[in-house]
Amino acid sequence: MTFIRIPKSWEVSENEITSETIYFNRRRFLKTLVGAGIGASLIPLAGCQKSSSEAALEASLDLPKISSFHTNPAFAKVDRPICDRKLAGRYNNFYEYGSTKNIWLKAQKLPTENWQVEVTGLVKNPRTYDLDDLKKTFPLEQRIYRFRCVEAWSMVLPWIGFPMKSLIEAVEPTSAAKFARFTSFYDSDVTKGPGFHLGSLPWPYTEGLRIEEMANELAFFAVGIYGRELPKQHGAPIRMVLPWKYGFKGAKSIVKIEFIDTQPATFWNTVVPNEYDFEANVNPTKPHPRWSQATEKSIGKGPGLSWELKETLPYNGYGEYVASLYRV
Ligand SMILES: Nc1nc2c(c(=O)[nH]1)N[C@H]1C(S)=C(S)[C@@H](COP(=O)(O)O)O[C@H]1N2
Ligand SMILES: [Mo]
Repeated sequence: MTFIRIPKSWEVSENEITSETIYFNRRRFLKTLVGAGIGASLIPLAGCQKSSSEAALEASLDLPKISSFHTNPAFAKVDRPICDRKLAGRYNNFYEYGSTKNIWLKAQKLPTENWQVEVTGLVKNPRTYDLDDLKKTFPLEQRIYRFRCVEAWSMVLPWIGFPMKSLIEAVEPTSAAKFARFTSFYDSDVTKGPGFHLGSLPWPYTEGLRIEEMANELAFFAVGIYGRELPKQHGAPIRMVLPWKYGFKGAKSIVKIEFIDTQPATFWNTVVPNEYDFEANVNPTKPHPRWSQATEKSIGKGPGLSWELKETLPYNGYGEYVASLYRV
């Protein structure tokens, strides 16, 4: 077992925190095994070598089907294959549960019963929704979106959920509301264990958007994926999906949404501000301080961890929807 030093302050050393770190080192390691290339081979992830963990993985994904949703024709297809369901379900980032290869398993501790989402702040109709309320109030649709992590890997994922703008219409932010802050579930009793449960990090995980960004057609809350309810490792029971931004903007397991008048502090931007900016739009011409963003590893044609190198597109290919939000 690896010893993880608990940092004394927010000044966490580079190898511990930066770059979504230790977790990604595993990917680099696998990459050297696989070599550069397309569909190279079926290398099992370490956490999945035994059939017992394979069964546990299947159990974590084998959730009730969502019966009533339509496929939004504008987002019915992407020019890359949809990621294999099991690969997406074991290739996650969810730092509340650690930074190791088996976050998907550790995240099964997340308690999703009686979930509530509090929508509050500068709105005319503040409201606390339970999950049934959300599903009844907002018609569900499927959207197949590209997903681009800041670490230069990408997947195509079939989400089920509803547009954020529907929630905006329901709660009616006042004219004073300029930003929204999104807060993930956090309970140190649940998440405790090795990994990124480091008391000095600014938990809970939070993210933020400008109201105009949130009102954009693309901004989405997912309550499902692959036709079923959202697995815990993907941020059950409700998470943000912002396909034109890097993956870290899409906070998981949302418990609170606040409409506010100033730009909120966010998790990664607080921890490593020079590496993770607030806006975090996918931009091939703006390198991360430690690596290029010009290309990405498009993951997931089959169940094995194989990838194809692709050029990264501005706004992750969604410029027609969002570029106007950023024109000066
Ligand atoms: N609460 C919370 N949300 C989170 C994260 C996290 O660690 N905690 N990681 C982010 C990052 S870096 C990525 S790439 C995506 C990963 O989503 P996935 O595991 O469903 O693919 O979740 C984002 N949302
Ligand atoms: Mo990420």
